Amino acid sequence: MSEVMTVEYKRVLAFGDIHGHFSKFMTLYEKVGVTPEDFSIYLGDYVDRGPENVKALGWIMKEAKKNNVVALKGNHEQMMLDGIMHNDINWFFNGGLKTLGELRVEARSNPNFITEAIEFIKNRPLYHRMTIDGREYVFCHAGVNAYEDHDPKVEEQSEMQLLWTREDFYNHYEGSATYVVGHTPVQYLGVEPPYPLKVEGRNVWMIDTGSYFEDGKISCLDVRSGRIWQSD
Ligand SMILES: [Mn+2]
Repeated sequence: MSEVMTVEYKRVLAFGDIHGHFSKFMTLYEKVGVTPEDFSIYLGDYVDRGPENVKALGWIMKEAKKNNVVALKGNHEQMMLDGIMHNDINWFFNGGLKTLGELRVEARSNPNFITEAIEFIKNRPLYHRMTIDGREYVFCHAGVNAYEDHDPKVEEQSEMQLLWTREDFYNHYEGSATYVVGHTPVQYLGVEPPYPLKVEGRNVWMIDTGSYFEDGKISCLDVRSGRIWQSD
């Protein structure tokens, strides 16, 4: 599990859900102009619902080897793992059939890819905590369950909560650490055009801007400056 750390990077960049929209993602990545002086955190959900799931997954598998990059697990990576390892049908009903088809095609020319992808997913952290400019930040895919305890400890959350929570997090969290999450497209909260949302009165940033929606985007937030970039 990721530990508290202080960073001296120029920017601390959080990237929202890609969901197989790799070309769209590359337009964002180029606009941001990521350099070795930046620290990047990817919030998960690299696959499912888009046209280029294996490309997105292969790209993040390489990128995550850099020591200034953290790639978290999303619920879609967990579903993919459960689908492949245990025939869990949940994945197939949530965009997994397209991803599985792409994996089979990839396996013809790259027979180790599926094994490497499974290893990659198994090793994904569920959250990443950092102290940035004297403030505590927590990055995770979905959030924490804050329904009863409004400032729960991230390390005491279950994998289920960190990967799947929605309104029990963003309608109830009252802690001082700032959370940066993906998972729930801001369109679900009526934000149009889709733009990263700093939840009113809470230390919560929601940066999943619904890549697979017709007018959807992929977004990146520099938590140090508050600057935002979006895909085409
Ligand atoms: Mn998700």
